[in-house]
Amino acid sequence: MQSSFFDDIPQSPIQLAQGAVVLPRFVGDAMPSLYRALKEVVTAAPFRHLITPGGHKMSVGMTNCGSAGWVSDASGYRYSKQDPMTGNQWPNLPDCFLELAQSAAAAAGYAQFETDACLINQYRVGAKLSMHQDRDEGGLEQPIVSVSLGLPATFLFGGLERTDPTRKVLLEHGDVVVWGGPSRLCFHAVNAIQSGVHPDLGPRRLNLTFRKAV
Ligand code: MD3
Ligand code: FE
Repeated sequence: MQSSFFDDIPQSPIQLAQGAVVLPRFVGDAMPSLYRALKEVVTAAPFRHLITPGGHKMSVGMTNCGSAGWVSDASGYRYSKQDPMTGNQWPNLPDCFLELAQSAAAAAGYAQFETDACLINQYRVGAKLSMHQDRDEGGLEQPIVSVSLGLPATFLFGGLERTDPTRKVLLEHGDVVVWGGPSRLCFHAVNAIQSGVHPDLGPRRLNLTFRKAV
């Protein structure tokens, strides 16, 4: 994937559905501070491949920051105040993460965004996320803010039933998506990441999702 000079200029919001807005290249000049904070978080709480309740190892590597983090094991999916790998609290939500998430939510029409959990997904080439809803959060009245970094992904955005038709959305480096209201419980998936090398992040995609877990 060839990068070019104009790739990081924010563009106008695109409404995907009721309550769901794509903010192309919204990260903009906040990128360097985001990288620095990300490095600190993943040093304290490294990516790991969680096991689903069905016994499958997820292809996406995951970690969290904030006062709660999303975890999965044989007993189910839930939010936990501790990193199960260390028993420690998750790293604090960096200020620059919170500022980015709140300004994106505001740009998408959600003025008072509250978040206490940031799930960080790492996709190597071939990793994918199958069709699911995000409904483990206590704060379903709050939207989710998603930040995509590194290699592009084809995102599938469906409806309120697993079998509803889906729309394909290409999510690229620096794109932010906010979805709430009538779209908050829509099914969605991420297709397997195609091989490539991002100039800053190498052969991977990262996705940060900000949620109100508790
Ligand atoms: C849902 N992450 O961690 S967020 C997840 O790219 C997760 O890693 C994905 O799904 C990822 O639970 C996708 C992006 C997203 C964008 C638009 C949506 C999810 C959406 C619109 C409606 C519903
Ligand atoms: Fe999801």
